[in-house]
Amino acid sequence: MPQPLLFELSDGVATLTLNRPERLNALNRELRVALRDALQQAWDDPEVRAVVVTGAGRAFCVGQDLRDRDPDTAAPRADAISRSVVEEYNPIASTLLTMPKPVVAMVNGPAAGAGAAIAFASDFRIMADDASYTMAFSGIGLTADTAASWTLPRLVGHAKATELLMLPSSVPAERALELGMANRVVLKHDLARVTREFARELAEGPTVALGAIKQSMHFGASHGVDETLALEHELQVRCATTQDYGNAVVAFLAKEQPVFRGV
Ligand code: T3D
Repeated sequence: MPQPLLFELSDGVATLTLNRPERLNALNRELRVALRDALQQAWDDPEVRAVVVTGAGRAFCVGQDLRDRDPDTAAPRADAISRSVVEEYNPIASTLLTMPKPVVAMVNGPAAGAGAAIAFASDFRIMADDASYTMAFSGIGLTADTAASWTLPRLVGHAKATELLMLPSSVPAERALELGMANRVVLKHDLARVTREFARELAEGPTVALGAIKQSMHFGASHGVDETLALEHELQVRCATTQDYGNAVVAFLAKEQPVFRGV
């Protein structure tokens, strides 16, 4: 049996590859659990200083595997969805949004429903020129999950997010770039190399500071300025204790490039 998810660690970058290419990486329970647990593993492992999430084959991820859902009976259907949201989709989104390490979605092909939401909950999105997003939820009579109703308005604004969620259509990569749903669009041929270089640059950065930036931005998205200033203060004091800060100031004054070790 092939592994539903591949986990590779190299140069401080953990690459998580959704590995059901014959099903366009549709999320069955096995894959949802594997992704949830792998994200936690990446969070916990001090060797991991940046994370890449991508899909094997021609798709990034087409969301929930609809072949896994019984369309005939309402109550068991709702039970199954309730369980997968609480036990898998919510922890996946929450971990992507709050782990104190940068996450890059390498969007190598179609990303739909929860698959698109996984990309939106990442810190960066690098798309192949032939990749696309489809906010497929309402197309099958569901509402947004995996935090898409929180992340998408922050990427594209409330009005556009409402349109994309209520009238789902395919958003090609170039349009996604214009809308703010992608940081870079690159030729498919270059996608792996560009993403590797991008993620490696993050992994060679001041990991504690990058985690703090992520934490205060996430906090600031739903708190007032005074509370955010208090958290920034706390996190700045924490950064001030790191070797990375001390060494970088010495390097700056010596007109040298700093080397960050993530501690
Ligand atoms: O249930 C819960 O726990 C609730 C949580 C929900 C979270 C969600 O993610 S809801 C949204 C689920 N996803 C979708 O509704 C997406 C449906 N797929 C599409 O809209 C299109 O397939 C794509 C735009 C993603 C890609 O289009 P394209 O033209 O590249 O491929 P295709 O020809 O449509 O699909 C190829 C095959 O994949 C096809 O099967 P076949 O005909 O070759 O046997 C298609 O049925 C299958 N496929 C695509 N998406 C899914 C899927 N099979 C199962 N589940 C899918 N999500």
